[in-house]
Amino acid sequence: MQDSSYYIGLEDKYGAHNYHPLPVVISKAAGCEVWDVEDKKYIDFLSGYSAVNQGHCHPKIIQALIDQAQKLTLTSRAFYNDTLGEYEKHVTNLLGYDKVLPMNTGAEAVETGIKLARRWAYQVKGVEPNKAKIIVCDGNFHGRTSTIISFSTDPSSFSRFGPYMPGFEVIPYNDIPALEKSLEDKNVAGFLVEPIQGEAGILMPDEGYLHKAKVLCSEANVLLIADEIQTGLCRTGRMLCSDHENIKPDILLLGKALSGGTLPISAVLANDEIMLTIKPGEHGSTFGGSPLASIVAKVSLEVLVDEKLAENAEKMGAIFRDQLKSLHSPLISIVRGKGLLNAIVIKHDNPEAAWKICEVFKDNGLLSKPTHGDKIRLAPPLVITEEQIKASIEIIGKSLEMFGNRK
Ligand code: IF1
Repeated sequence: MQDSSYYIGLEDKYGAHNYHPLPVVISKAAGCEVWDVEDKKYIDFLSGYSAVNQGHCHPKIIQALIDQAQKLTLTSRAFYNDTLGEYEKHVTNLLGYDKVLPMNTGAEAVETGIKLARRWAYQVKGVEPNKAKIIVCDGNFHGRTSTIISFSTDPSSFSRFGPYMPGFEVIPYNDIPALEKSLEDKNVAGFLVEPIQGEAGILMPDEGYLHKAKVLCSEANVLLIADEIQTGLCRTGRMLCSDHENIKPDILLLGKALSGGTLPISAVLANDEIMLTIKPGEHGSTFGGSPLASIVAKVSLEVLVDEKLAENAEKMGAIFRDQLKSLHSPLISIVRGKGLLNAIVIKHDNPEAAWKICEVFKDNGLLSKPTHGDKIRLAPPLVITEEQIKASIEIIGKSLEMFGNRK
């Protein structure tokens, strides 16, 4: 049996250095809890970046995965299989769209959304060839492909990875007048937006922003493309974050929790007028819509509904934020979030404070990660109980005190 430092050493020596993980080596997990190789238990407040909304190793999802894996995993889309159609029917009925296009990673869903919007612009809206434009927001995070980083405003995502893909315009987030102005351009195909900006530090737009954006897009004959890869699937207390504003995006992007954290499964949903502009042979993927992915995605959605995880996220999120505020920690300047997608902003002279606080959280049995320097994302699996919230608040309170007392 090897210790943590052994595994950390292996990754350091043999793996690319494109990540800087917290020094904890996890070897098993269940629900909201994970254990390291020394058998120390932690409560997980990152949830695989919101991919394990249903909790780690959910028994129903794992069973479905095992059963299907023993029967049929991949046919490619060159042939039909007996699981994809059932999943397609389930997800489109659940979310209210005519069609779904299955992909794998979140970035692929975003890429697909962009291609679909451009295709629609040429075929339906009548934009001249190669003139289609997509509006995006300052502070966005939509993935890591070379097209997607072309419109990132975060230098650590885009710099020295050029040349960049043209055809995108960046406007400020949560700025309706800026959107209105950009929509005057007749070549605009779509507006790609996160209902809450995750990577930017759980940045929430004003109430009504998304609704107004949808109205303006409709008036301008522009598609609203909602990236709900992180905010969707019950994370914010509704099935979709868009549901808080009673809007239906023209193109909906899902990923992460669509597999309960087991496989890379993503999806693009749209109605026929948009989706059917892509014809056979014009887009696809080897693994997208595989029998294994189809079963896993269907069961992952069923768990979200059957276990009322949107309701639990809403309820537990409200309790969690209340209790965070009542800590009255001088180190917390802001508590914000919706459902169980939350963040605290750390107030401290040391720019490394958020990272160091996450180290103390870890020592005390809670796992989280800072984002953009001074923010700490707090997003546990949605199966978390009130008791676990209470225990977590104790760890957070104690850790902040310990950090504050350090000199
Ligand atoms: C990394 C953040 C989370 C996403 C939205 C698309 C994707 C993501 C809204 C792409 C992915 C991840 C990727 C991960 C860090 C992480 C993240 F901090 F960057 F913002 F979750 F909060 N749209 N987000 O959040 O999905 O291709 O990764 O499946 O290290 O890149 P993917």
